[in-house]
Amino acid sequence: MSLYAESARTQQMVSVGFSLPHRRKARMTFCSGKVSELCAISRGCVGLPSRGYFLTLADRSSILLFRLSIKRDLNMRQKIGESRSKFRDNHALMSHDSHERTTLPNWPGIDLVIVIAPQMGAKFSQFFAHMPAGSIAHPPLEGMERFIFVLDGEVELSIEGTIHKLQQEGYAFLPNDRNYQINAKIDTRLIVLERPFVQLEGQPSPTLHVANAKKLTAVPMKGDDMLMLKKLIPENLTYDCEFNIMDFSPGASLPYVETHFMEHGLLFLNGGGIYRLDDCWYPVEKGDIIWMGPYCPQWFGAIGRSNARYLIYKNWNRDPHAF
Ligand code: UGY
Ligand code: MN
Repeated sequence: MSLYAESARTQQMVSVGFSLPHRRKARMTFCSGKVSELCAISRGCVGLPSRGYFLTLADRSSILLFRLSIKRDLNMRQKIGESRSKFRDNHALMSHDSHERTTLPNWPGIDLVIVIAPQMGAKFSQFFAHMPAGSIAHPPLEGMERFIFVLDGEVELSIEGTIHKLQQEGYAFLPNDRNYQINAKIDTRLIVLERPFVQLEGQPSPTLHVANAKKLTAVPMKGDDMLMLKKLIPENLTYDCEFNIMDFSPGASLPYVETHFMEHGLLFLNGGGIYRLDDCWYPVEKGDIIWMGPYCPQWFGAIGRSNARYLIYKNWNRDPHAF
């Protein structure tokens, strides 16, 4: 017997009930409510506190349904001292429950969560920026290039005499040593990546690139149409990195365990599955961040009913000795 929760995407409703493995059609719905009302699904417990229902798996064959008096402290609460976040020599997983907010001078009045940084061994930094409406962000330290991607909200990017409007999945590659402003029109969440630019001899500097990932066409990765790829920035030698979105149908996986000198910074945009990093297998979901250091063996398999999709950075187009 297993518990399930389903979401009808259009209505944002969740049904909570149970299914019996030997009679796949024997599903019962106990109660339903908005996604935001769903309290917790774990270890045989389902809660919809605002409706006063609480469901408990008593043993393998019976279910008890309690009507509880509504208590304020039924909200999702971490188990004391537990988190999915892990930090190892050649990789890290950062789950939402361990985010710590900080501030930086070039992001005034803006909460940042720096999830990847040189302090952990990475050669780049990656962070969430929670920009309140009206806040303005400024360029990074000298020599650093920056990539910004709108998770939700809207910003105006003022650069080179032009204002670019970036909405959800809008993004910009901002070459180093440029002057610009990022102005939040409404409350906005960005994911940002910064790294020291590595110029290639004989090549000009890369140009500003602004687009929206929703408008790009995905292509099968290595011939697998269950694994679709969008390349977000131009494929020419002036760029020393790449940013891609990889979209796995349920059941799809990376074709083999990759090992390479290039690093990754990755954000799960949707769905989830199992990520192998080195000799560890991690359950991962939307909102998780992964750092993969050089030669970290890596593999991913998508599990679940919806596609698993991630935004991934990689250093690219430069000799291993150039870093
Ligand atoms: O481009 C990549 O190296 C990518 N396939 N790696 C990954 O998804 N872990
Ligand atoms: Mn890789």
